[in-house]
Amino acid sequence: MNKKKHIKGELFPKEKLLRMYSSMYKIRRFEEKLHIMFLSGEVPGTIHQYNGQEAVAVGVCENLHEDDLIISTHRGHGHCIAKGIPLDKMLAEVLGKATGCSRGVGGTMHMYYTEKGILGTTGIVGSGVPVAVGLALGIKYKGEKAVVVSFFGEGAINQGGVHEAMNLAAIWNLPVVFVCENNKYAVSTSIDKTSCITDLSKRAESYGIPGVTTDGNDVIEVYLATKKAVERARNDLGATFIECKTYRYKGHSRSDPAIYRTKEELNSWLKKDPIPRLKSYMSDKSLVEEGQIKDVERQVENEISQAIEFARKSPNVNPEEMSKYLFA
Ligand SMILES: Cc1ncc(C[n+]2csc(CCOP(=O)(O)OP(=O)(O)O)c2C)c(N)n1
Repeated sequence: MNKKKHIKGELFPKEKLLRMYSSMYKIRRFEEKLHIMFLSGEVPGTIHQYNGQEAVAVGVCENLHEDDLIISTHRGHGHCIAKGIPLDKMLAEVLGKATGCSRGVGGTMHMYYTEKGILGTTGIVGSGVPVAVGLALGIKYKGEKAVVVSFFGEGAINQGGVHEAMNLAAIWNLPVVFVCENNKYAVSTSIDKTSCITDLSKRAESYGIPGVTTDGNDVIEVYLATKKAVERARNDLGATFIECKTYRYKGHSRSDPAIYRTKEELNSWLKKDPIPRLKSYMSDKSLVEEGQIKDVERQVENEISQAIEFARKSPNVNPEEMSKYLFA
């Protein structure tokens, strides 16, 4: 039987579907394990978890080459995993270990891994967007073919610097894809209170670039929208704005019980969970066998266990290290 199928006009071989499943499953399981480590006091500071939004990171990054660049946010574990950061170096960073991807001095909100084009998670809302545009300008100036993806939450959408950067990307025709993850809440503030339009991609029209709103819990839809945007950017046709409507299952950070939203709302999103959705898509259509999915899950569990062992055994960062990277 030919296991290759056309979905929405696009060819999705089994390997690609399994790779995307593996990546989404890895993000989810990483976040679940990290949550337990947080509760047991192993994680310094706080963490912003990505559970529920996996289809965005994976659908976008599946389109990227190793030398394409991403700029992430405070909720960046999923982006980094999808772009290929080694799990052990990432977990070590989150735990403040010297073996971490930022030598343990950055933590969850300052994770860099240039070998895979990961140019930082950041705690300043919206700050990644102008940086992404600057990187895209550099790429264009040097005549390179790489593309930059700027991930940001809908909470960043009204920042002045975000508008200025998007406008510059449009007028300079830069190879950048703006990915707005609309999970409805900026901490406790609903997007309904900060924007009169429901589809934020409409804002793209005001810059003169294409804008599209996608079901951010459908990895295939996100993949296809990003494919178009990345092709445009790589062919010197300029920027695109993609809005992905999605939901975070956990509170904003570990101190947030999320009492500003109802159980019914959370439950309605749990029914649209991107991971079982892709899993049943693959098995219902007999694109992959149940055993292959189990194998993938087993490999992921092993990788996470090894990462935990590595991070736990690694030495804590020496506090003196930190001042080396501070500029005044
Ligand atoms: C410039 C700035 N203002 C305020 C904050 C405090 N803050 C941290 S995260 C956050 C909400 C961000 O929401 P969103 O961009 O939608 O991302 P999400 O947390 O939903 O992933 C705020 C207001 C900040 N870090 N930076």
